[in-house]
Amino acid sequence: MKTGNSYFVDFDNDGDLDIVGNGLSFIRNDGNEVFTTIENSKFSINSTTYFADYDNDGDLDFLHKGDSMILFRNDGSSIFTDIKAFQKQLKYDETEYTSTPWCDYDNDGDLDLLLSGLNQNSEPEIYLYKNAGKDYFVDVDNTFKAVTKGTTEWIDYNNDGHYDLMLSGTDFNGSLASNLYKNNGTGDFSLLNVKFPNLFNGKFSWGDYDSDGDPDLIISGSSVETKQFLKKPLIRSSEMMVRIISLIFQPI
Ligand SMILES: [Ca+2]
Ligand SMILES: [Ca+2]
Ligand SMILES: [Ca+2]
Ligand SMILES: [Ca+2]
Repeated sequence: MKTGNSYFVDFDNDGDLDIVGNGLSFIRNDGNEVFTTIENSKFSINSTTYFADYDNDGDLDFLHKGDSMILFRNDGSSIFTDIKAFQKQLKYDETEYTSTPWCDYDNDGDLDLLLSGLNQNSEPEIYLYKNAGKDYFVDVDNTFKAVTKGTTEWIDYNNDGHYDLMLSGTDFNGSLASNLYKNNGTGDFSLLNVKFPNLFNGKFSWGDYDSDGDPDLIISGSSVETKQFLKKPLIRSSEMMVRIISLIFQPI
């Protein structure tokens, strides 16, 4: 079952926090405890929203993931425009387990999109969409191993100014996979030959714990196989794993 969220964001750039509500609408903070609901019936009850200024006009736009994937462009004056052409560009409209979909992976100054999830045959798929401007996103070929029930995360692990991609989850064959792809800065990525723990429902946390200037990784999740997990939905704490990767994971 999906879960929904509500968010505090300053969508009208007036310095106070407004509300974007799960299954509700945009609620503008007008100050003095006055809130104005802006009608919008397109929100799904169970939804997640990813905010980003994808058109670089200084206000927050957002991707709304509910029953379908909708891109809203913030046009100011509390007007949000459903970019219908965006949905037509998508290969599919159902996506899950994407942690950080927005990232300027090609360093051209605009935010691009990574979407991963299950297709209609319940197979994991992953798509990288390059922001081509004017609300248009181009599907870029990628060599990422698609996973589900895990995490995808952008991180510049080697401090070269290009965002790299970490993927963890269950692959097409039902096997657990954790992979880090180095962004070569030329529009393509290389799979790093680093053996990460393969974890179910893996989560990453990056931080420079040894203060040597590069981010280190804590990866946590369950080591149980998918089949075992499904038979045994409660994970015992002894089966949980947390590892600090820094010892084996050196920048290249
Ligand atoms: Ca505001
Ligand atoms: Ca914007
Ligand atoms: Ca970009
Ligand atoms: Ca990098």
